[in-house]
Amino acid sequence: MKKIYLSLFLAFGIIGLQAQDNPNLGIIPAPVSVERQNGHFLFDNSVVFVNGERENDQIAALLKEFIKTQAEFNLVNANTVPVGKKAIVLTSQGSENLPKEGYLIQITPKQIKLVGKGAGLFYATQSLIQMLYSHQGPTLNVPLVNITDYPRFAYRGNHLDVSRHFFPLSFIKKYIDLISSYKMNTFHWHLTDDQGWRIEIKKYPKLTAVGGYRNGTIVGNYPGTGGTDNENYGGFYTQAEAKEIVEYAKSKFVTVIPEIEMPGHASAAIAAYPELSAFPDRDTFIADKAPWSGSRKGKQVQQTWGVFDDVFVPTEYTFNFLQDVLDEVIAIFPSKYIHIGGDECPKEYWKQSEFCQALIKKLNLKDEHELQSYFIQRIEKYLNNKGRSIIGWDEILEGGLAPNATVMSWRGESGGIAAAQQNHDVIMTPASAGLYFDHKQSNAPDEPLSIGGLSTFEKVYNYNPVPDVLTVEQKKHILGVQANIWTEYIESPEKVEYHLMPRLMALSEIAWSALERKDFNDFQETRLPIHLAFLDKQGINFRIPSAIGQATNVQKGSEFEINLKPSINGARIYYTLDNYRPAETAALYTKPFKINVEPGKRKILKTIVIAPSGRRSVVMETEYNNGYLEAKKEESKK
Ligand code: TNX
Repeated sequence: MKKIYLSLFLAFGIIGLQAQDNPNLGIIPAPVSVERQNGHFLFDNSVVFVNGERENDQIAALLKEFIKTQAEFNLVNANTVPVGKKAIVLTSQGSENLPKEGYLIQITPKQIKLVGKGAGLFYATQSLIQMLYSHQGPTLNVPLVNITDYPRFAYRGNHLDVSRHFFPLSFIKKYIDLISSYKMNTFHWHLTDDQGWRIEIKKYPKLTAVGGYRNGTIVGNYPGTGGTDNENYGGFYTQAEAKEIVEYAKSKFVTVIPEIEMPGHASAAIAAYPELSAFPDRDTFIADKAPWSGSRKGKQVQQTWGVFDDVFVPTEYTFNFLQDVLDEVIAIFPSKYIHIGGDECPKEYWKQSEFCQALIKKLNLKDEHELQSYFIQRIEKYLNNKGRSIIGWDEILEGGLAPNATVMSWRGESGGIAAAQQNHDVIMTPASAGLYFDHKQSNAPDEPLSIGGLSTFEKVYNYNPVPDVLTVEQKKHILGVQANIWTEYIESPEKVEYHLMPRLMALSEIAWSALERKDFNDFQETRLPIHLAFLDKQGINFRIPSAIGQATNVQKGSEFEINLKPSINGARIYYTLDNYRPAETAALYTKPFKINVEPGKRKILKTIVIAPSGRRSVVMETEYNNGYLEAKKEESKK
């Protein structure tokens, strides 16, 4: 008997502790309002699963499956709540006055009620699932609570470049699973670029047969010294597969926006149909610029990264081609928006082309920038007539914006600000604020090959997509925020996962949570460690953050207090002070300690975090310096 009391006490002790320490109940992104009451809903085999609305069957199945696999309760279904029984209830009734995509969670000792319509109900189940995997104590439980929640932004996007590297359909679905579980609602699918055309177009089969494959890929970092690997590389999605993705995404309340790049980043299409170039007879590889290309003549799919001069020429042939392509794209993707690229289009070939120069004169344009603007406006008109709207990268501002275009601001915020000031809608995705998830996540030498830059999840978290300089009216044009994963240096699904997380979690909180609900400490120290422990169990290859509390810059002084926390629940931190690389053989961090450094000396703390699965973080170093450099200088003078 005593034992039972003791374990009950312990169980409630743990639960009680969780109550104060986890004000957002483990939910990422943080909800609008969380009102706790004392006590818990405890799961047992008598709990009935009630879903009276057939349109919610898919959502209900997801939640039920989670409870079955995670808690091993296979709950009994019912259409109404049986008298006196504990129940989980899913319903759209009561959601009428909620903002779009909003939901309620009401938990009493007898009932977990999820209220929402469509996306709202889906997000309610995501929040409940997160509460369940944050639970502590011997039996599955959730605290008694009233949650009201809805998003800050309507557009919450994740982009993936499948041109530089190609990813299988199964991974695209996994990507959609991951982003939607963090309440992201848009998947921007970057389908075409210089290094590969990835979507089947029936009228132009060479786009994928020729444009879908390249004869090699640059080795190492651009421009590199190793040449290319000479291996045929490529792949594409059939229209049936793309439709499968659209349907799959829809079931997770994610809209797929396809991107067809124009007029730049067009080498793959030009390799397939050289007439799309101003100079169809010019070789793609020029010997002195691409010595590794050997004797390959004619138009080629690019094998290195960067920006290329050979772009679409604005002839009637090209416009007809693009309109045909867009007709097929529209038939696959029901999204309101079609992304038409518009970025990084060098004007060199247009300058050299007699046709382009004559067209500039004929249309009374000032220069090649206005020619690009003419290009985009024609495409916009075509798509508007089909009931669609365009999104373009911020270069579409140059030479004048197309009348109804939405601008994706990537070169900082200035493009977005200028567009909003012209009353155009804007999606913020500035590389400088950390939203380029192809950038590296720390300066540690262990980080894998990447394009460079530095985007920590803290930097992402601290970004606010609404610039202060805008007026109240202009601010309404900021539709939302997106992060991009360009894949020049990301060749596998595992590496995409590494680049995506944990930055995805930070992104979701800036996309969804009200500004006043953001709290980096609670995010980093309480919720993230729970989520990462869960993902660790699922075998997801997220980046393991270094120990919480470790400085990343040089610390000066003679005495330092080292106070660390693992970044993942259940993880261990090992450290060295002897310059060796830490592993399980090093000292296990168990409690705060002091480092003393004698005058003229320095010490290097090296840590590693090892997750419960055995996966490990990069080695993170901190230098504790007490006049070391100065002493060295003195010494060398002697
Ligand atoms: C710029 S962002 C690009 C991409 C590259 C990326 C690498 C944008 C519209 N264009 O083509 O992949 O930088 O970070």
